[in-house]
Amino acid sequence: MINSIEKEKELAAKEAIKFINNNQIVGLGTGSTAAYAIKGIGELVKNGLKIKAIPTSNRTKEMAILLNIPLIDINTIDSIDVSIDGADEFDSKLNLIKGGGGALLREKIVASLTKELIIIVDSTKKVDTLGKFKLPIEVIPFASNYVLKKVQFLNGEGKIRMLGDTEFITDEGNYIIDVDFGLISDPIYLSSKLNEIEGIVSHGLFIKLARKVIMGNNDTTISFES
Ligand code: ABF
Repeated sequence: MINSIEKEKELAAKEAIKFINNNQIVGLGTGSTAAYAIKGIGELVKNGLKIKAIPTSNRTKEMAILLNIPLIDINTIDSIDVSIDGADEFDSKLNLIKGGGGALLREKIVASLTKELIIIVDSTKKVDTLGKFKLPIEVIPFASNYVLKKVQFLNGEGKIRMLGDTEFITDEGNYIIDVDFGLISDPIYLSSKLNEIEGIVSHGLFIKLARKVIMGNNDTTISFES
C-alpha cells in the first residue's frame, strides 16, 4: 500500500509529464519525486515519444539508461525546453530550497538553461518562509572550512555533510555544507551574499527559476505558477 506522501509525489509527477512534447530536450531531475516522473517518461518513450534528455545526476543518468530514455550531452545544446525536478521547500513566490539530494549544482545549471522548469512536490514541501530545511551549499573541499566561517557572518551555522565516516562527495567531486540560517526572510539577499563567497560553487536557493510548481495534495494536485 503506497503511503499518502508517495501517492502525492506520483500524482504530481503524472501531471508534470503531460507538459512534455515530441522532439523536445528535457531535463531530468533528481530525488524520489523526480524518479516518478522519469519512470513516466520512460513509459512515454516506450510508446513512441521522441525526446532527448539531460540528467541532473549520475543516479538519474543510470535510471534513464535503464529506461531507454535517449540522452544528449548538455554541452551540445543552447537551451532545454522542459525540465521536471523536485525540491525540498517552496514558498509563495516559487522560490525554492533544493539540494537535499546533493545534486543542486547540475540541477541549477539545467534549471538555468530551461525555458519551462516544472517542480514537483508532495504537500509537505510548501512553506510560508524558506529555511526550516537547512540550506545545502556546494563548496570545493579546499574552501570548506573558510566557507563555514564566512556563513557565520550571515548568521548561518553550517556542517559538512557526511556519508558514514567520510564527507559526502557530489557528482562534481565537491563537498556539501548544510547551513541553518533559521527562517530566510529575504532569500534574494541571502543568495546574492552567498554568491560573493569564494569557494562556493553553488547553493540551494533557486530564485525565480521555477515557472510552475505542481504539488500533490491528498488525491489530487494543485498547480502554482510564477
Ligand atoms: C532534488 O529533489 C533535490 O534538489 C531536492 O533536494 C530533492 C527532493 O527530494 P524528494 O523529491 O525525494 O523529496 O531535486
